[in-house]
Amino acid sequence: MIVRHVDEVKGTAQEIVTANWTSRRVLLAADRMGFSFHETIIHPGTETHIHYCNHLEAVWCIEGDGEIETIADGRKYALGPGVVYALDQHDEHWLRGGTRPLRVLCVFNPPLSGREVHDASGVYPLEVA
Ligand code: 9YT
Repeated sequence: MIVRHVDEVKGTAQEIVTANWTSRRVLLAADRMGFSFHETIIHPGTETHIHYCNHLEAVWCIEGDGEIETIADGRKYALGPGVVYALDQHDEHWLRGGTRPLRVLCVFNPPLSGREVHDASGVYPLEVA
């Protein structure tokens, strides 16, 4: 069994800090679970273009506020505690931070190896083990 605390990840290579978000990747591909599991903080007032062509992602919002806008149809969804969204169609979207840090828990399938950041198209590369 694997038992970890998110604090163990802070300040290590498994914590990715960008201008728009901080991702603490607690379970990764190397853990052989078939998914990776992260805590992510979306920084207030930021806007991130995301298109996970190679991955499925589900996101559970825990605290704070923000917004997601799907690019294909321009629909906007308010994000806050209790909201769950799943990018089951690899949906290209804008992710916007609100007035307070938005803390979410994210699951990726296939799992991330841990160092991924979005490329210019908002994509994470697919890493083949
Ligand atoms: C919700 C979302 O996709 N945020 C971007 C970072 C991502 N959650 C990650 O790499 O942990």
